[in-house]
Amino acid sequence: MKTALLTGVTGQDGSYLTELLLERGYMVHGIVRRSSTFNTNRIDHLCGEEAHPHLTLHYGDLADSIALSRLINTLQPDEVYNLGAQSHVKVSWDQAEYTADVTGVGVLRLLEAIRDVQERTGKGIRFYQASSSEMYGSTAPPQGLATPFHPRSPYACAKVYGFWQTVNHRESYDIFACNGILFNHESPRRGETFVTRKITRAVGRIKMGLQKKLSLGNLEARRDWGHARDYVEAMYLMLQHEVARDYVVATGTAYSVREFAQRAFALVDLDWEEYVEVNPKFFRLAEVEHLLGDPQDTCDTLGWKPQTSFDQLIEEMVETDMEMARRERVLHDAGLSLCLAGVGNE
Ligand code: NAP
Ligand code: G4F
Repeated sequence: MKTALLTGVTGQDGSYLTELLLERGYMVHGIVRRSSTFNTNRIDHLCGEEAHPHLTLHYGDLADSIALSRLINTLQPDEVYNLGAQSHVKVSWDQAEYTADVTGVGVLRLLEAIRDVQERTGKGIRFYQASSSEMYGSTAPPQGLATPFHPRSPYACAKVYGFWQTVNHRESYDIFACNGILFNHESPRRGETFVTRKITRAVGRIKMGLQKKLSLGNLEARRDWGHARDYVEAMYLMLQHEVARDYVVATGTAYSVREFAQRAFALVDLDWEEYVEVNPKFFRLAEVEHLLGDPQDTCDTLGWKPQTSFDQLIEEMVETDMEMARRERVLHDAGLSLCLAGVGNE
């Protein structure tokens, strides 16, 4: 039985990858950061009352190199997937140093712990780094492995650092380390402050009479949006391949935020223009206008291809968020309400 260790197990991708690895017979260990409220809702079906016997959670943090080293040394996993990060681009301007530490230096902490085990015991540990299309920033599309990086946020700078540390550990210490440069991927489990989920949550709440307007920033930004469930399959395939290298994971088609909103509202027979308003507080200090990936080489090498179309992705998200809004409506009518407060500028 293979063993995998995941950072970011409580996140969108962590939850899908955990399901995939458990289905494939892995013993899965996940690192969870301590929080004052429960943060395991995306994996509660795997670690709640009927816990999966092959999933174990450990407290840890990408800022805590001793805890990371201890875990890697004790578990000596076959594979480490680094999905943990302060992953919100706009928040990274507010928390630039923290983002550099967790999203950037966190990668180095893991790689050094792996190197230590490999040098002391000879045990090879395969490493996946969740690199990001944000690294391309303002470079013109389409973006592929040969495209130069031009990061446009503290988050993207941190990811560039993590990318090169991963390459460097592969070249210096012969660690089987791969960067997956993933373009945006979404799902009903997407965090509610990323634009797609912000839109589909609003569609459900507006349709159910729980919200009046949706405030967004730049409607013209274009993204290559895929489904997280498809993308975690690519991560897994990278670590099964005979050669350690880097990959681009994308659909090869991009749409604007405007088009996403248009289609999401149309699915519940609403005209998006009646509800969406533009608020400058959601604009970025430096925008990434157009991300469009070229996944051909990854498809050829790994035999991977995206399974979910743009419309199917939106449909799945709207359907789930309509259901959530129906439940909220029942609570609301009973005089109870869910608290949806965030900081509010994401
Ligand atoms: P996500 O939903 O925001 O999940 C991030 C995960 O990182 C959560 O489990 C979070 O824990 C954890 N985390 C945050 N700070 C941490 C810390 N200091 N120490 C340990 N763990 C910490 O992100 P995602 O969409 O699943 O993305 C997964 C990874 O892929 C991230 O590295 C992201 O930057 C990268 N990526 C994402 C996309 C995309 O479109 N989704 C594209 C390219 C790259 P809590 O649950 O406690 O917050
Ligand atoms: O959904 P977003 O916040 O995602 P962004 O910035 O592309 O980052 C995501 O994808 C990256 C991969 O390229 C990941 F590495 C990263 O971790 C994260 O998962 O914003 C998408 C676009 C941006 O251009 C933004 O300016 O939507 C635009 N936008 C317009 N109005 C908005 C809003 N974004 C957010 N979050 N909120 C808005 O109201």
